[in-house]
Amino acid sequence: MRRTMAPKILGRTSIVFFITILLVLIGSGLVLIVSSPESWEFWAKSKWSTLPSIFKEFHHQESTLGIELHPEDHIHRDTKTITLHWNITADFRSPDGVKKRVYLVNGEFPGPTIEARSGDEIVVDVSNGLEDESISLHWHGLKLLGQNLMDGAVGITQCPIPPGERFTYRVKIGDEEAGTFWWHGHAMGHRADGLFGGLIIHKPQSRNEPRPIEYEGEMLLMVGDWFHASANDTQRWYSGYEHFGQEPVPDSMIINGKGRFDCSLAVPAHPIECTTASYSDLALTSHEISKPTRWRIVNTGSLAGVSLHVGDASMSPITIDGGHPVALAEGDGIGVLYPGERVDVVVSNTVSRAPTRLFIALDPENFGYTNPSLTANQSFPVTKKVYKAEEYNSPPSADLRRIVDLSTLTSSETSASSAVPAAAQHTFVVYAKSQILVKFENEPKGFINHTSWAPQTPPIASMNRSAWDENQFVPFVPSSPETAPWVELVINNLDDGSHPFHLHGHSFYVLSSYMSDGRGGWGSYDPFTGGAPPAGLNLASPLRKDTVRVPRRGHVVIRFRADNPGLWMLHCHMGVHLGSGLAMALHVGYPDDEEHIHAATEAAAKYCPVGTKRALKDI
Ligand SMILES: [Cu+2]
Repeated sequence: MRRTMAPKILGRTSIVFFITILLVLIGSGLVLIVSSPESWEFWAKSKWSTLPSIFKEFHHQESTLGIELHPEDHIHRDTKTITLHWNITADFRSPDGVKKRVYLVNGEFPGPTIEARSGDEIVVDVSNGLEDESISLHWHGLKLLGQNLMDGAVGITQCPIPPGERFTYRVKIGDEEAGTFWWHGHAMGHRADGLFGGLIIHKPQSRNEPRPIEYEGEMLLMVGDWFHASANDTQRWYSGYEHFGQEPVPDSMIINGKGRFDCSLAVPAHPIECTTASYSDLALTSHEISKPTRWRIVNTGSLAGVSLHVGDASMSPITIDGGHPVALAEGDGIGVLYPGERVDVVVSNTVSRAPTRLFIALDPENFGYTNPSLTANQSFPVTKKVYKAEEYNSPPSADLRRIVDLSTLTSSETSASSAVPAAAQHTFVVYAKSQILVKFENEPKGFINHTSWAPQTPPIASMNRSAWDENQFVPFVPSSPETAPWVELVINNLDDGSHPFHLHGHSFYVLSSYMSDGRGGWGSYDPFTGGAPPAGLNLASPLRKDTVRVPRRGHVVIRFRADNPGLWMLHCHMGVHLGSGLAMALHVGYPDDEEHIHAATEAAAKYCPVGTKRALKDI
């Protein structure tokens, strides 16, 4: 027995000794990691997913909301192909403290921010890791010249990617394209449940070239309203006849996927799992802003326009949407930025102090009722620096002071005045209206010229015009590379709330925007009856955009060169409006192909469910 005991005792001693050494090593390693920001960064980037959760908590507390951008990695290099592999899944997260199922890209919410330069090619190999939902991705604001099938518009250019399948989006960025874009889901309401991310195209620059506006550092802020219910449930609520077409009101707001919901405002009818975030955990940056900084702001929300202003600092817009420069307009803030729109601003501290808080106000224009859970005016600390308690605790302010009205901006592009012709070759007039009709069982539907859109299967890009169903309103624009015509589009909005309209595949000049004074008139404009639009035509310095707010009981007149062949969606970017059919498309094609016979391609029908595909010769 003894002979057998001895080795056991020796074994125990060795184990204790070994464990002691191991603990000392781990302990000193921890001290090193925590005390050295560089090594911490390294660990955070490289081995993050394998670290125990206690470390993740630590990281969470140290993280900031602003997404720091890296123009220096792109503006001086040659063009290249950027290949990304994205696995889309869904899981529960608590973006604003309230637990909700959101979409994830490689486990991240929101999805990754892509940074590239003009002329790059972006290849995104998408795997649908969801159990029972099909997906698609859209590259908001990119022209996609000659790449219509990469547009991600379900029902128009593709069937969504089924669960377990892969699809590769290849996006060639034009040599002239640079600015703030974003990518997002374009199937069902995925965008509203977090399937989105930033897409920044940096403009190449020679090393000695002075910048038109001086600033140091760039930060991306994806700002938007946030619903605690899923987009599906929100759409179902809106579609219910008992809500009379009133838009569902958001519960909260998030910046880059984080916000602060006041749990005490939750109503018993909608029980939630909630933890109110600490105000100091929502700082945008970890360092004080002492020099002018460029903030790229995207409204990633589903319904509300947003206004932003920085306390104690100036905030002046420099570009709008896809990098189109605007004439100088100084202020403390900007508004209203509608869903889908982007604005780049330079934030500069004033003589007295650096910016301390970012105030955000959700515009209530489209709120059909009062949501007692929503705090529509909130503030976020700009830096981690500790301010006096009253600065943190003072109530969020709606005191929006010198707000630059984005609808009054003009272009500073020198080419704008020479680019826009005095008249367009083709003019289209459309009327957008949400209606509740008995024949649709009182379900509110959005109509454009009496057509309420619904995605068609297989998508219309795969079929001849004769096979497109009654939900497709797709005017034809004859075009060829040699004769790409100028198109004027008048979008009339007969509703009592704004609609931000987004055109795929083209950017356009906004020549006129009008809202009737009261509720007495429709504010419509019909160029065929003669006369100029009531707000006049700005041909000298029109803004160039890809998403434009069409005022309630009003209209916009936009003009663009139809130089990109394909089927391009034009739709309201508010989630429930798109979901209820406020959408159409334009068919830009060769003059002899109005019937969409030569351009129809079966490639667009990849992934369409078996039984829905029909051979082109059959239709
Ligand atoms: Cu709308």
